[in-house]
Amino acid sequence: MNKSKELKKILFCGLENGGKTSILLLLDKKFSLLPTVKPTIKAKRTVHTNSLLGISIIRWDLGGQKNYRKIYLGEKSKYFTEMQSIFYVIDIQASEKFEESLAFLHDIVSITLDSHPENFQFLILLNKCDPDIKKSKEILENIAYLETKITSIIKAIKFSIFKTSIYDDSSLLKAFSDGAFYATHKSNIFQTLLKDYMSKTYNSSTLLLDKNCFIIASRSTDEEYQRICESIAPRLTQALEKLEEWDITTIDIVTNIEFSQKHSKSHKEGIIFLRKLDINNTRFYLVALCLNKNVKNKSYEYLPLLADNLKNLLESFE
Ligand SMILES: Nc1nc2c(ncn2[C@@H]2O[C@H](COP(=O)(O)OP(=O)(O)OP(=O)(O)O)[C@@H](O)[C@H]2O)c(=O)[nH]1
Ligand SMILES: [Mg+2]
Repeated sequence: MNKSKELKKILFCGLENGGKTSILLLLDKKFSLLPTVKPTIKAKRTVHTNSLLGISIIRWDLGGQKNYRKIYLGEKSKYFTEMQSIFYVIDIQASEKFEESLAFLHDIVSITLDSHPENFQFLILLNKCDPDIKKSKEILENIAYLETKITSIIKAIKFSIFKTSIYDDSSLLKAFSDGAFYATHKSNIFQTLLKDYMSKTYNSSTLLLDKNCFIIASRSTDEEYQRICESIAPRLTQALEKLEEWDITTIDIVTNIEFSQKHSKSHKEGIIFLRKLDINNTRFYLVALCLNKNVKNKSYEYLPLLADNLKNLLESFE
């Protein structure tokens, strides 16, 4: 069996004060360090390991002050080679810095165009889209402006834009999962299991999460269903973990849902459930969106088979 770990290099870049270091601290659940975060001096490397997927990720947190940016661009063979993904962080609240940030993005895109590995991902994080202001006129205008500009800068590479905030962990868990785990060998295998589960149950969205709420695999019939599940998954796992702190054994969290008229979906009622799966001492969470009773029953009926398949898969990885 192949036990060797896949190594990935991922860059976090952008101007100073964008929130790169804070994002990394949040992903590592180092909440107590968030208030003391200082500007990063040059490049800081930290390792994030996902044992489930057999991946070690070396995250390069590139301090964004002007003098450092010059160094990175001058030594591109040191910084901008063999990276699997780039997270480019822009402070959505700092409109006075947009032009400078877009200029640095342009420089990085030019470098990346020359050489990037297969499956390379460019992820733009419009950060500081905090929950209390994300729908405000000013922020919506900033988002629209940047989306247009970014699309014209990154023409030739596949990219995705995320609206993130350190006050909304689901936004960061989603972005990081996409940039770090998407299309990895083992993630693809987990994906196949979900596909099989969905073909038996006909549910509309299924996510498989690890114990830290990173998305290991996902499948959906509709992008919107997927986003709904992704946005609530960390809250549901939190509720379950809180109950465990009270020594209450909780198997699942279920919520009945009803879509409002403005959704043009033919089915309007359903459930979303989160199910805890402890398999060979490994904690998984499954989130599923079911649009009728029959689908719900089938989704529960086939859980033991899915758990069995996960168990076999984990054992084959050993
Ligand atoms: N409101 C808000 N503030 C944030 C968010 N993320 C980071 N911050 C704040 O922004 C400031 C800068 O955060 P850092 O993480 O140091 O930014 P950085 O991009 O690492 O900066 P450099 O290391 O200088 O490149 C800190 O005061 C953070 O608390 C966010 O999502 N919302
Ligand atoms: Mg920093």
